[in-house]
Amino acid sequence: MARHLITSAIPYINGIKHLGNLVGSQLPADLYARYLRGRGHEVLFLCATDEHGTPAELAAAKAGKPVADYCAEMWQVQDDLGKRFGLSFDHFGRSSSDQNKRLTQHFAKVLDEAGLIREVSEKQMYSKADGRFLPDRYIEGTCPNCGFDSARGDQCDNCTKQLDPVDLIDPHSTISGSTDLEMRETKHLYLRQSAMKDQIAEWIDTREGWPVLTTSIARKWLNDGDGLQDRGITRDLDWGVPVQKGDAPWPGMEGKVFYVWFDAPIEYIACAQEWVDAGKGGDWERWWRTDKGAGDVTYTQFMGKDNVPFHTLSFPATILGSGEPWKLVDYIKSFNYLNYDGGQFSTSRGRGVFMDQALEILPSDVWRWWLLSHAPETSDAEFTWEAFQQDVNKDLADVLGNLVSRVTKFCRSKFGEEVPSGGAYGPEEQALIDRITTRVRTYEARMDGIEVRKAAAELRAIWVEGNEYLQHAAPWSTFKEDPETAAAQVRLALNLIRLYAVLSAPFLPDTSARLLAAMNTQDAAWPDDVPGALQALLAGHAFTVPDNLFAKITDDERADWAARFAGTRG
Ligand code: B3M
Ligand code: ZN
Repeated sequence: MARHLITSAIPYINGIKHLGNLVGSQLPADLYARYLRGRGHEVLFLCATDEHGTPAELAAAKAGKPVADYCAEMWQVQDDLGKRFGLSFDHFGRSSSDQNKRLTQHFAKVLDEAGLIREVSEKQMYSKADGRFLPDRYIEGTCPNCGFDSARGDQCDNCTKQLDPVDLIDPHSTISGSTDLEMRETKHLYLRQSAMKDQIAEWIDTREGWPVLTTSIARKWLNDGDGLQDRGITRDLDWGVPVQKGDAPWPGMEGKVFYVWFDAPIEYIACAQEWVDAGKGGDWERWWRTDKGAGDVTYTQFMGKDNVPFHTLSFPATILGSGEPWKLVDYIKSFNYLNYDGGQFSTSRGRGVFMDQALEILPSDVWRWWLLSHAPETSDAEFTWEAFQQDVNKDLADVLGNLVSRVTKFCRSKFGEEVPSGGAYGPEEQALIDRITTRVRTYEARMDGIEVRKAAAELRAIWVEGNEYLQHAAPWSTFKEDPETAAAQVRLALNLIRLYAVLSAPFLPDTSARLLAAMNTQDAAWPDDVPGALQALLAGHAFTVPDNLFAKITDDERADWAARFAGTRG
């Protein structure tokens, strides 16, 4: 049994996440966490809301609420939606927690003691119309790197380059739209990332087997132009972690807060403290401190590609620069974008399907299956209603649902609601067991390698094997001449249902639970021994016929939904 720490990028608090966000971090992280738990490993799976910075302030202002109240409400909404999507976090924390505040101030102090922070008097964009500085999302303009016309002050969404507000071409305030901006003097703290360039480059270069998407983005920003640059880690904002050196004030920095991207990754650690303080765990240090037992932890992070620079460069700079024995990430799994029907999902424009809306129309497992089986791993992927209807009807209704329904109903009508006795597995059954054994080993390899689409394809193939076997063995025909053989065929098929429940649980947790309940068993042990697992349900074991697992999406429904989600959310 190994120990796995898993974190998903922590979603901004500013509104309900869309399905593109979900498939880019939380959902695949959950898949992996469930899989590892299913294999008997010890897992700590953490996520939280990212509550500071301009996204929170802007959204609260739009909602007409004090930012703290807005965050508390939205945390509840996101927590609830996460649960309804089956996201099995051990703790869903908040970056505005006291734990994170203290830890962020602690990191600032030790980085300063290590000589890695410099105070800079600089000119920042000030809006006369708004009467304030315009950090990050308070300012937009054209990206100097790629020409994208709505790049934000801190990052270009199009090319992922980290930016400073002063880099933007033709900038304007996102509060008032004003272009009457001037440079005004202000003082800020900079993390001397440039001093750590070689150390970070070496760390990146020695990561083995990391996804190309992750290392290519890291190398691009590491080697591009002037390379790894010093980064402002404070802002002229009201909402955030107050700038302090640990418990002590930081002279000259009164009234300023840390930059959201400085404190957000630190929340991965603080979240483990929150988990303990909530009474759910006993010891967070054995997950996070290599001097306190975290040496044998494997730490995997999940995120969208736009977050990669912060996790491969900035956060490691914080951790390494501290000189303290914090656990560094072992593997970064990153994702491209999922697009929506010929364009982009967009939170600010309300374009696409959002988590709450998705659950209004279909159960979470249906979404989980489609999203994960189309995870944008090697390139951007696209959601279309046609593909969605076609794929889920085929995979879930025609293959998995159909197998379960046929087998259980046929057994009930001919043998009653118990696993039939008599007959024995013959060569055809043995051949099926061999094929499934091979596929289960491949499925495990895909899951171990976090190759999400390939894992889904293998699981689908395992379902298909069962369907094809049943089609060919046709116990409903066999039964007429040879009820003993039909009994053995049905016994195997009922055991396949239990096996499928176990294998499918990471993708389809609710369906898996329903199948295990119908098979009247709590035996969800991973099939290390596939032939053995296919004999777990013995003759005479009672079961029930489950209700139809998956309703097919009709053409009318598809057309309705396509129309309903064609515009922007109101
Ligand atoms: N909140 C961006 C995002 O939601 C940001 C991730 C923080 S991870 C420490 O995509
Ligand atoms: Zn750009």
